[in-house]
Amino acid sequence: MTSRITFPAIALACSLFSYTMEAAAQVPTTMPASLNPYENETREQRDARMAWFREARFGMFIHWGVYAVPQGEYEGKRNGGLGEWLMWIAKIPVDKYKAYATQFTASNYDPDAWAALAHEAGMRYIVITSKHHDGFALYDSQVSGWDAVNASGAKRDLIAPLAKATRERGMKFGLYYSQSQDWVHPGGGKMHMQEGEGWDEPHKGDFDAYLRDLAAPQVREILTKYKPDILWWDTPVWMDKGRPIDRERANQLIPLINLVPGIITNDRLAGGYGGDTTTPEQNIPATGYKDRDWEVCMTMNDTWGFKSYDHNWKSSADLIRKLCDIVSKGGNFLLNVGPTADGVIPPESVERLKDIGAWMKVNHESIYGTTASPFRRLPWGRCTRKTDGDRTTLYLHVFDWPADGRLRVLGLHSVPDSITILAGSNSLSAQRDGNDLVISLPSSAPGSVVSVIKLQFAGPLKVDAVTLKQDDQGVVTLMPLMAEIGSHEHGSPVASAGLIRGWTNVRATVQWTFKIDRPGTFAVVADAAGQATTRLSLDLNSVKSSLGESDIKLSGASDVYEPTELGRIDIAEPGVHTLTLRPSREKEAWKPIQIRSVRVVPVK
Ligand code: H79
Repeated sequence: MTSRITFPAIALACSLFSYTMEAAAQVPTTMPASLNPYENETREQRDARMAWFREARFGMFIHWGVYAVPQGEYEGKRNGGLGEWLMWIAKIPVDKYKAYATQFTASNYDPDAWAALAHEAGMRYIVITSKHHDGFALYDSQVSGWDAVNASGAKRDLIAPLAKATRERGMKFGLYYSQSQDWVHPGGGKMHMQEGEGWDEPHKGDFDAYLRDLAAPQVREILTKYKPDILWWDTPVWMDKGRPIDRERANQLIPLINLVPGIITNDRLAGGYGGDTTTPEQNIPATGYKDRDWEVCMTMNDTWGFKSYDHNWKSSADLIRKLCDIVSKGGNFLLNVGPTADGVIPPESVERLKDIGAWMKVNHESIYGTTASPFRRLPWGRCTRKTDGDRTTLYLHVFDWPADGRLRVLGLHSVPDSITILAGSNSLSAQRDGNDLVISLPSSAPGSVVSVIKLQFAGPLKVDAVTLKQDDQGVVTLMPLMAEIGSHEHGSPVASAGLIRGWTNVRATVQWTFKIDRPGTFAVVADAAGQATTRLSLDLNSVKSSLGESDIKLSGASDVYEPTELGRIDIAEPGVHTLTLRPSREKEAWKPIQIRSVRVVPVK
């Protein structure tokens, strides 16, 4: 299963509320006029509140709960999909699911070791599930007996010692809370079901009563007990009464965040609340989000909660590059581990975290406190930056070490005062070449995965953010490595030095950004191969083409390349434009296309 859940940040313009007396009773005495304490904060206040999060860049997500007992298997059947979704997927009755809890022992739980592992990996915060969709609380809840202390073999609060160990290491501590979905308590939300319904008799109940009598009091408990630095909402099914900006239900919970001054919340409370962070899930966006803090959450294999038989692990190298990719776009990386029922983080996860930690030990200054790359795209890797007044530092994350030892930084006009490799002590030299800076590198990379080159500039930085331009004939050539791949789901295309291939997923897009100084009508011609006729659309500047989708007859063989016209685009204005190749919405109409290059050619 792959899904991306993002909820638009809708600006909250007015502060008129229709909260009920019940809601008012929940409001702390220090409640300001607005239910959301941060609705009207100034940019300076916001910068101060978000400062630690922007500095941190890398955190650990922990999904731990009763689902770790069945490990993705019910009545002898191994269910596909997410381990923590087993109860929903297999439609397990409430009493049968509750019976697993005795085996949730936490007998080998070592919160200190967990915090140490996160710290060693270079992570600066931890977010753990205080309650996931199965309604099970990892702490001692007075609101429900379905918790670690009263219902499970663990018989103790599992949150408090982790909060302590995390903070002792100087890391921040956050809590995930499934405010809406709850598959155990009456009235709790159920994905893809009618409000108030479920698959078992105990599910039936009123959602508003559930929010008022269970979710809100539990949120109050966790905020009061642990003062988390982050409150991580999830899956707001039934929160909006079918309307994305209905606030009545969200307002049952929003005032509670006043209990922890400075807390950071995400965008998953309900449709009308942007919170502080945008949260792409299992997916790295092609570019960052303008004026928004954001955080990619991702699994190392294909499940959040422990599953014994999920062995589809991402490599350490892949995870390190994903970290660089996200940070180069201005985001944070929240990387998940799913411990077993006795409290052991899988060895595969530990191994990867140690690899990342070894890389971070050498290269952390290119991650912590950095901001997004000034370049829209670099063909050999990524870039992050630090700015201190007029002085700038750029960190070049080199994924593909150049065979000829010449690293071309397209569109970098400023010449650095100093060039070093974080993994070494030698200074490097560079020469200007046209619009570019060319750095002379040692013949082999000092690091095996990503080597980081540090450039320091005394004066202001001058760069062309967009380096693809029209040539003398007015043609723009779009190379595979300059493409931005939208989506990292399974079946998304892979761009290598010479080729875009492996594009089977219809949700994945391929996009280029380029500069046009001579507007007009252009033919988009791909040097392409493919066995059959495929169907796609060309979107200009993220606007769906007025021509819609069109059928493209490919060469007939996956290794025979031919110039293939994909369509025409009208560019009326000079400036920066974005062209997106988007597969047909009709799955059957899409056939993989391999692309060596795309030329945007003026039509006379
Ligand atoms: O907590 C983790 C996930 O359990 C939760 N968010 C992260 C942080 C989450 N991921 N995806 N979703 C919630 C949305 C659910 C998607 C579904 Fe399905 C697709 C529900 C039904 C179809 C996957 C496949 C789960 C059940 C079947």
